[in-house]
Amino acid sequence: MTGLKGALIGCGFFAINQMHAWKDVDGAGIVAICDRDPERLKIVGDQFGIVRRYSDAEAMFADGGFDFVDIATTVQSHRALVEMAARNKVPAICQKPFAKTLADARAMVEACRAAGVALMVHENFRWQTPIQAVRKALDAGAIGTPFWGRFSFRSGYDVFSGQPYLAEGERFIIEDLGIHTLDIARYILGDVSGLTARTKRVNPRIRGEDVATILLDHENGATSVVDVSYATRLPKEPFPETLIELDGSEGTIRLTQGYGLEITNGRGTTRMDVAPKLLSWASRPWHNIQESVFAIEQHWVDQLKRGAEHSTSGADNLKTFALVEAAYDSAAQGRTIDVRAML
Ligand code: NAD
Ligand code: 89Y
Repeated sequence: MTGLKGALIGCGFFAINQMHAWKDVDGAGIVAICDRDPERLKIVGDQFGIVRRYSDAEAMFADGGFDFVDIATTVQSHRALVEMAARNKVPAICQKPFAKTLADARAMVEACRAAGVALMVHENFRWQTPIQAVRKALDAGAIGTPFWGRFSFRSGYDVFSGQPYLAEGERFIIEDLGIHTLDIARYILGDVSGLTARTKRVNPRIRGEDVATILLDHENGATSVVDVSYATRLPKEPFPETLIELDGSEGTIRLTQGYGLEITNGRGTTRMDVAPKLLSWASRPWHNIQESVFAIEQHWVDQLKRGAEHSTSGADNLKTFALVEAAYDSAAQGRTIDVRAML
């Protein structure tokens, strides 16, 4: 294999997408995998032809022979594994949610900074083709200065069959899915100074909240609403689409269900299809997410080679993670949270 050699920790449900995408990435490939569950290790090792297999991450780092690590475990192990990578001076990608608390996330960023290694959070939703298309239209000045936005993810899709742990945690939709929507809001309208949130649990079979409505005050003066739900039955299931509405000084942008992009301004209205590609290994409806996994992995390699900062670096993701914590605090206390004071 030529290019950068990677090691992946956590061979579960989502790692299959990450492994497929690594095969397509230009300039890197996975040479070792680790999972404490022997069955998962065998399934992924056999499917992707990986010979070096470990049940213990310390043992894998001790053997070395890789240039970066891709941490695809659930949140409980993220801090320990990122700090292990830092101790071993190995650049790391860490899945979302980055950490259990903002304090942990800060410690992880500091550990990698002190070790001089790159750290990127696998916050892939901003890399989705339709989200990139919205960003591009804004950058081209299509609607002037945006002053209002809505970032909406409302679904009745059964995410619990593939990811049963999502039904068990005290926290659910903001930490799991809203984290992406909040990151998209930051990516499109900029950093946030204040946040107000309300949450609900509708599905009686899960522990955490499955509905959240969040009002964001952006530092540039724009206001947006992030609304997420896994308790919404619609005539046509939109999973996993994020719908966007943006109003600007010179026009409007609408990202509509079915991956349509509508831009209205002084020149009239244009409509475009911004559907993601169906990669050879992808399947509907996940293909939107799957394509963004490839995009973020390619970005990791390209920036690592250039020695440049990643779009969703650990430091950048602290600002998204703070919004998650602020949303839970706001919903619990019924008040607006000063996000700047948290950072
Ligand atoms: P999973 O439970 O199916 O897989 C996790 C795997 O990690 C398991 O096989 C487990 O045995 C292994 N593991 C846990 N701790 C370990 C350790 N210390 N050492 C070695 N192996 C360990 O979980 P999943 O559904 O694949 O989710 C993994 C992460 O991916 C979660 O944080 C989830 O939020 C995230 N995720 C992200 C997206 C996205 O679009 N970015 C989509 C789905 C899931
Ligand atoms: O875990 C979640 C994610 O990150 O994207 C969708 C998901 O798989 C279920 O909400």
